[in-house]
Amino acid sequence: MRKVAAVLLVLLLTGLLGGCAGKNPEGENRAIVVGFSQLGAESSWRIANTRSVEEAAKKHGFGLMMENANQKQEKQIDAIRSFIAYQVDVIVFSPIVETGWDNVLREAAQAGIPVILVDRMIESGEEGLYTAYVGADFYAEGVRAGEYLIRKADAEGLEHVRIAEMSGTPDSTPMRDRQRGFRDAIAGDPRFEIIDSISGDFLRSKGEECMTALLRKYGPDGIDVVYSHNDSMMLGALDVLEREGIVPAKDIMLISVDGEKEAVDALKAGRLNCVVQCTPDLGDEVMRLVRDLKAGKEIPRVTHPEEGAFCDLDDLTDPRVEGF
Ligand code: GZL
Repeated sequence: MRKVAAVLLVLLLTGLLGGCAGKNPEGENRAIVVGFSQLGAESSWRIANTRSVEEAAKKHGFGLMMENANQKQEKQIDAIRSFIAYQVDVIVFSPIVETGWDNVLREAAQAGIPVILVDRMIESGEEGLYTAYVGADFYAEGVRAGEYLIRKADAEGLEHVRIAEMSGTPDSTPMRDRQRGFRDAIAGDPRFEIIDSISGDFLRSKGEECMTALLRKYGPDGIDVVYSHNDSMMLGALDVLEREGIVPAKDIMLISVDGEKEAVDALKAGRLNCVVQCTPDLGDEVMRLVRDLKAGKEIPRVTHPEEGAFCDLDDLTDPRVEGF
């Protein structure tokens, strides 16, 4: 009962706030209500992404019902079903993994509620389960990480480079595509050998565990590069390296992805070698698509933000080199 009251309050408030029009069950105009299923709060990136969506909904005058799934797919599915029951105008969600969504997204389609994916993709044999995707080109991010490694190996005349990878949540889009892009970028170059890949699930605590396990298995002299799918895991690994007296970015090259402030500051301090950007600020673009969709306009199927990379081979005093 409490939840229904909360929803009614959201609908009432947003109706009072104005904003673009949606329809209440009686067909009368009210402010648009967006149901947002966020996958968790596993990293600084995710927390910044949640903030971006919340601020953008407020700026557009939309009501926002947000449910945080705390890394559980089944909670995301439950949240989407509750959004359908409340007849929200648009469902926005960041799928923690790529598969297992067909049934609930078919229910949303049957209820006539469009779905916009933010940050991560789904893999399905069915057409029409989502209307648009707003998020990074993770494959390109992986390629940027590999291209940095090639530049660095050329600059330092490296001949045999043993790479250990710390990967993100299994079956998630960033994990799959950052892995694929990195491998494709270095493929065919005999200098590079990927000696291991272990999952840290995008968590800082697991990044520590991964680095500890890698050092125990290969020793500090057995690893030349650590490539981490996100900064949280890399920062955990950094703590371990420095505790062990290993000089980060010198004894072992460190390449990471996201671009959170703590990682970019570490890069500027010479404790990381490369940080590939992955912006969490997707909220504005998502809410612009919601607005256009509800206004009956065509919207792009895929929208990628502009991204780059910061590294120790370029000028790190450039004011554009900053983290989120
Ligand atoms: C990337 C996002 C990833 C980040 C991690 O867009 O899905 O999830 O790289 C986060 O920090 O956990």
